[in-house]
Amino acid sequence: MQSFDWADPFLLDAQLDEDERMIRDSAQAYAQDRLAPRAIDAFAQETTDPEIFREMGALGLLGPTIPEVYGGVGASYVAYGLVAREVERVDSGYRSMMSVQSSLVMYPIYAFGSEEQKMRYLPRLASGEYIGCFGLTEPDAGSDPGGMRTRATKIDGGYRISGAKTWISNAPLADVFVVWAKSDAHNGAIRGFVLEKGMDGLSAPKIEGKLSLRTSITGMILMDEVEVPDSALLPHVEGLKGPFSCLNRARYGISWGAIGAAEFCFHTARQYGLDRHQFGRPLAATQLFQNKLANMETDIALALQASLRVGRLIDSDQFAPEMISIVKRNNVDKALGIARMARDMLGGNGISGEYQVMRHAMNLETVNTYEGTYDVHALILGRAITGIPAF
Ligand code: TGC
Ligand code: FAD
Repeated sequence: MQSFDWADPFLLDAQLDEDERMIRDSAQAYAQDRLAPRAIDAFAQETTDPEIFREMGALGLLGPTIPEVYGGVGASYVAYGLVAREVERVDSGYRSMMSVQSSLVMYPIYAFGSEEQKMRYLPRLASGEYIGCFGLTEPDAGSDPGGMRTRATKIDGGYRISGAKTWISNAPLADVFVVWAKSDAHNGAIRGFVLEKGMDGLSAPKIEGKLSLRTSITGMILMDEVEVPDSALLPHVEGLKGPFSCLNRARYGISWGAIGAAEFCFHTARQYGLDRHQFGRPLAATQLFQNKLANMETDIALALQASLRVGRLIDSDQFAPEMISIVKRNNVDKALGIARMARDMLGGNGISGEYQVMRHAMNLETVNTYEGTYDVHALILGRAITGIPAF
């Protein structure tokens, strides 16, 4: 019989292959040695260090699933999930920086770009020399991106793009902007365009004062008649399935990442309960405290197995987007509940910046909302279950 390991209850480690363990270990060492010492201050000051992209790039953590010929390392989606888990164990904002670059910028250029676009952008995005962002959401089109107003008008040799995107991760630092617009040359269909910093009419002001995800810079993308050449169009996709295909990958990564944050909160609450004495015994010696830890352990163990299963299905090209809705929705909800519970279990110390569980709880509020809110994923599943769209 196997002895029980509370930190790896279903022996996840044994379900990984050698390459996956190696990438996981490298991400874990980087996150603990280089990101963890910066997170508290960066969150307090609301600062984003662009050097992080270069550091991640040097370790092969940006776009790890992209083939080596384009600068990636050709890793599995399970490996990508493991990276997200290790980075978000430190801070959801750092995972956001990584997952936007990997799934929302590199993936669409890789999957839908021309050979010229792939060679121009992917190696530089993989190394972190270029920072990328993904503009889908608009002030009047969030959960319903089909209602976007951004327009691309055909001009001689290219397109003229006008519109505003909001709540865009990485935008104020970005060199490369993957933007989705309705194109009059394609009967109003949604098309993707790759814009570059410095184009006339393009700006990306920062959104100041977030109370969540403060280590990750967020901004708008303002496009005032930005003229781009024909070569800026992503040639190989049309319609909402373009941006949604990117979201599939990013949402899947989030399902792992959120559980990394939850594990941090669980481990912190456990240690606190062992160390802190009230009524003459450790808090961890009380039944209520143990019940909370048992619930956290269960939610984390089940969530990790579900994400691993979905990752294997993505790697063998057998996944459906609804599978990803299940794990994004469930795992983020469970992680948010665990972070809030850990905050409670630490008493007054739970609100201190030093203990960090409240930072995770504040971050996970955003994670529950972006990439499809908790309720939007319920509606995606509801449609699949009943055949009736109820958006
Ligand atoms: P619907 O009619 O369902 O679909 C339109 C077309 O898209 C196809 N499709 C998908 N393709 C691939 N993967 C998916 N997951 C897909 N879902 C739909 C579909 O087959 C159809 O194709 P076609 O060829 O027939 O035209 O579209 P709808 O307008 O009814 O959409 C409804 C809904 C709720 C599913 C969708 O609008 C939705 O998911 N809303 C949530 C929006 C969202 O997630 N936004 C995220 C913005 S990016 C972001 O938050 C980044 S944060 C990053 C970070 O910092 O980590
Ligand atoms: P709304 O769509 O207005 O929703 C508000 C509420 O109404 C939610 O509770 C929602 O669940 C509910 N609701 C909506 N429709 C229905 C319905 N039919 N039935 C029942 N309830 C409904 N977007 C990008 O494109 N790129 C990015 O990089 C990016 N980064 C982000 C970073 C941060 C920090 C944040 C906060 C957001 C980011 N987003 C990004 C935007 C994010 O994807 C949207 O906020 C999200 O999709 C929700 O849209 P919304 O904020 O407009 O809310």
